[in-house]
Amino acid sequence: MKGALFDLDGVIADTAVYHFRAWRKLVKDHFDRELPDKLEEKTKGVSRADSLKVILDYLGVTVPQEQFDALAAEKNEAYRALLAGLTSADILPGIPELIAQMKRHDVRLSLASASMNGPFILEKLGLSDTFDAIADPSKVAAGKPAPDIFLEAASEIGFDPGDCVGLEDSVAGITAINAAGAFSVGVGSPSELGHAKLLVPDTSALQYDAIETAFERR
Ligand code: B16
Ligand code: MG
Repeated sequence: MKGALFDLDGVIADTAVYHFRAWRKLVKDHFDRELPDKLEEKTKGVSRADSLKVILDYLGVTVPQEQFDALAAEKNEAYRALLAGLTSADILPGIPELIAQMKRHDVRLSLASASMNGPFILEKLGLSDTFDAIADPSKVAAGKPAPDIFLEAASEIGFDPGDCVGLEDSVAGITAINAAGAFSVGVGSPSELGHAKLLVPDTSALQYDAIETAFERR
């Protein structure tokens, strides 16, 4: 296990809730409609524009490109406002210990987030210097569930994806890790993430030794 390819929202920090809160506000303000909880999974790990497409599709609304771009920008402003108070205290349980163990074992860390806000969030969490690389989602051709962002994240630290683990909380993300040929570690429930090679219920259950053992047995 030479590298670890980390998803951000929902794995390193619980920012997934802020994403959906910002979408809900946007939809309430512009369309006076509510979004059901079940839509959240469909926007997890999915780019901002693709998330907006999922939401407009649910609403049965089509908008011209200019309004589409304005809606996406407004959602991002609302999201960034929700992130304003983010600190290292918002790093999810078990993640600091896991990262420390990985560092101790010379595992290189690379961020494989779909979020354009990745560098900003790592900075707020005090983790910028902890990561060896951040894959730029604007540079990859296709978003999750395509493997591209994980291939890029592995390449940024100079390793074959087969020598890396990928950590994810989304259906699209686990599919992307498997397609990239890395070893998928899911954080969530078997009903959604049954395709993960190793699954834990939440980040506090992420143990370096268990991941290493499962990786060696793959
Ligand atoms: P942004 P991840 C993803 O991050 C989120 O899960 C997804 O809900 C969001 O739409 C996407 O980032 C884009 O984020 O609007 O900040 O560029 O889970 O891949 O770390
Ligand atoms: Mg995520």
